[in-house]
Amino acid sequence: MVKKKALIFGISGQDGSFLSELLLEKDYEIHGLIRRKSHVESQTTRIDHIIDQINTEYGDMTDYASIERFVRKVQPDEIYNLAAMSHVRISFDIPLYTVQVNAMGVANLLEIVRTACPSAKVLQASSSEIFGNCIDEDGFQRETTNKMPTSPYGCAKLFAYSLVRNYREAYGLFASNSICFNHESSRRGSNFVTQKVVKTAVQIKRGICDELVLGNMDSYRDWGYSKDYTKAMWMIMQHDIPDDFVIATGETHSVRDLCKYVFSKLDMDYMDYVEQDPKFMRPEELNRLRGDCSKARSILGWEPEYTFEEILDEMIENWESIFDGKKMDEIENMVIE
Ligand code: NAP
Ligand code: F7E
Repeated sequence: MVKKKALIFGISGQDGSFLSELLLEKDYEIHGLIRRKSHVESQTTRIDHIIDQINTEYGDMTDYASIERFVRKVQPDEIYNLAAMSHVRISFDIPLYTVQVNAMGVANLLEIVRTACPSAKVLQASSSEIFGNCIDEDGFQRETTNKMPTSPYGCAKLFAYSLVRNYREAYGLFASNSICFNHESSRRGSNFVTQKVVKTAVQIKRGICDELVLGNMDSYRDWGYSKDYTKAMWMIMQHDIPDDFVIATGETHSVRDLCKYVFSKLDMDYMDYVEQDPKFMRPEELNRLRGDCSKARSILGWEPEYTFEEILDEMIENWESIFDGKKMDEIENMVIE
């Protein structure tokens, strides 16, 4: 039987690695775009364990020619666009670059698909950041909630989300958005708040450092598990019509709740160690996220499997094994932030 071909932009990221594992299990032929890095050892860290089962090429979402060449060459059945400058606070430091990658990069991709490979299905990794501080009366965000982003990242993601809908309606492309709320794992970058809290708490417990410096501790997020969310992306692609789906757990916790849980798991009180520094605050904050994924539940049959506590337990265990020397390869590549 002919294998389905998937092309993944952002294959080296947290989600790209879990999605690749899922698609390998489903016997896809996988192609992925990677970026050239001066530190070649960390170029494919998250996918090194499957690197001989996937095909990679160099490129960049801002480089139209490399994306066009790749799409034309592979002629994929499914294209997953997970590539993005994904850090919200940093998007305030590099807004123009963020727009180039997260908005114009998607415009590049859609235009290439329309002209070179119109039968390919496209999944855009959209984000709950598109809602900004808009919340429905019942306290949830869903597909129909107003959208007024509060960061350059969110604004660029809203442009991309809108263009995906537009190309679907105008040209009949199979193009869908997964409107993902925060999702984490032990593969999460360590400058996102969950990894930062877990990693630093484990370091404090081992006497490697003595404080955790954070920004706003009173924002609320709906945190899920990356593996669940990449499964949802695949399910959206298998649905017979292209559409947009909120992917969320429906639970919300504050950054303070997160600290309380992680430190208490390590028999410590977070209040003894956490400091706040304005340098980690954002010029405009998104205060509260809580997603209603009823549409994905009823149409796709998707639901999250991992709880908030299970996700954090896995992340704690991961950092404990790293600092206890059980994962020497990770120590060699580690950048302490
Ligand atoms: P991530 O770990 O930061 O991965 C981002 C990926 O995009 C990496 O492979 C990165 O390559 C690649 N990339 C960045 N800039 C690029 C460029 N100019 N050209 C080509 N590739 C580029 O993020 P993630 O957590 O896996 O998230 C995946 C997607 O879901 C992103 O689009 C993100 O915005 C979106 N999303 C994530 C969440 C979440 O909570 N995780 C929630 C909503 C939406 P390098 O490895 O070379 O940096
Ligand atoms: O911040 C607060 C911060 O950077 C969460 C991305 O995957 O999800 C993610 O964006 C909260 C915010 O994620 C620190 O102010 C406090 O309220 O982990 P984060 P994010 O900004 O929610 C969305 C859905 C995406 O689409 C994005 O790609 O935590 N916070 N102190 C802090 N955050 C960080 N990073 N560092 C701190 O020191």
